[in-house]
Amino acid sequence: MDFPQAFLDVLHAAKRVVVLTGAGISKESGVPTFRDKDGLWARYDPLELATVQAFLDNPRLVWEWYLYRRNLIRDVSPNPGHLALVEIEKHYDDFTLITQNVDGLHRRAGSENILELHGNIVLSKCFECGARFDGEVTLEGGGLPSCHCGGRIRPDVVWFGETLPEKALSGAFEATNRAELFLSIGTSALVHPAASMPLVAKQIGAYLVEVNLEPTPLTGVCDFYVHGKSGEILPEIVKRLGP
Ligand code: BJW
Ligand code: ZN
Repeated sequence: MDFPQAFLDVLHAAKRVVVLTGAGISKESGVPTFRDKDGLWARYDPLELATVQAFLDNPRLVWEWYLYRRNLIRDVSPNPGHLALVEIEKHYDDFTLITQNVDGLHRRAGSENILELHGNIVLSKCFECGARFDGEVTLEGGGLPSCHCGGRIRPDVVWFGETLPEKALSGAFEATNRAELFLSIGTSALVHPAASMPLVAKQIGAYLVEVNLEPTPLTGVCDFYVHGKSGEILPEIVKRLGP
């Protein structure tokens, strides 16, 4: 695989590196993405279910979708793309992995400095009082999970129109604002504020790399676009980094 010399130079010289990941990095683990139509989501339109309104209108349907995904994620494993990021992290003292994914696969792979922008699918919280729960949720018996305060329990993820977790968001922008190398991997770069992070990095002078199977709004802006699967490209980058 050919990499431009400018990229290899930054890869070796950079001290501050940020990686932003999206659903594409987990695709090779068997987790479907949001915007690719691959049949697995045929029963649901994921983007219509990831809203507060959908939960208010039909909490059972939304819970069914999340429990289906929780089960799916439990049975999959990190892929070579996740594992390569663990190796890349070891090369830099200042490395931040910002993920939009809720599947927890980066942590399971062994990445350490992770900021989860959109929450974590295995956690739940009360819609009313915000109390958090990490236990199993079941829809058996026909009821819906509820909190001791009487409020409805929902998945602890960020839906459209909701604010992102404060600490993860501020940490992500702080890291972005000091990045020398920024990699955007497997994201359609459509959902804000995550989508603005590569642009901020580029604006402050970072070298911007995109790894994706398809062009995105970022492709024309980045310094280096690598077309391909993250599970194949990222291990190649690790090889170039050397021991
Ligand atoms: C591969 C591959 C392989 C496949 N290798 N690649 C500024 C401008 C315009 C709008 C807004 C704005 N600021 C805020 C908004 C509103 C909104 C927004 O962004 N809307 C746009 C869609 C227009 N944002 C929000 O509401 C956010 N909240 C917020 O900003 O609060 C303040 C505020 C509110 C209201 C107004 C203004 C300010 C919250 C966003 C929450 C997103 N939530 C979801 C669901 C999470 C829970 C769950 O998992 O169920 O997050 S939606 C969904 O999209 C999910 C993802 O994290 C997110 C991004 O998707 P991602 O990861 O990019 O996946 P895909 O499927 O889109 O792309 C996969 C890519 O992988 C593709 O490109 C493939 O080609 C590629 N690929 N296989 C490499 N092997
Ligand atoms: Zn409650």
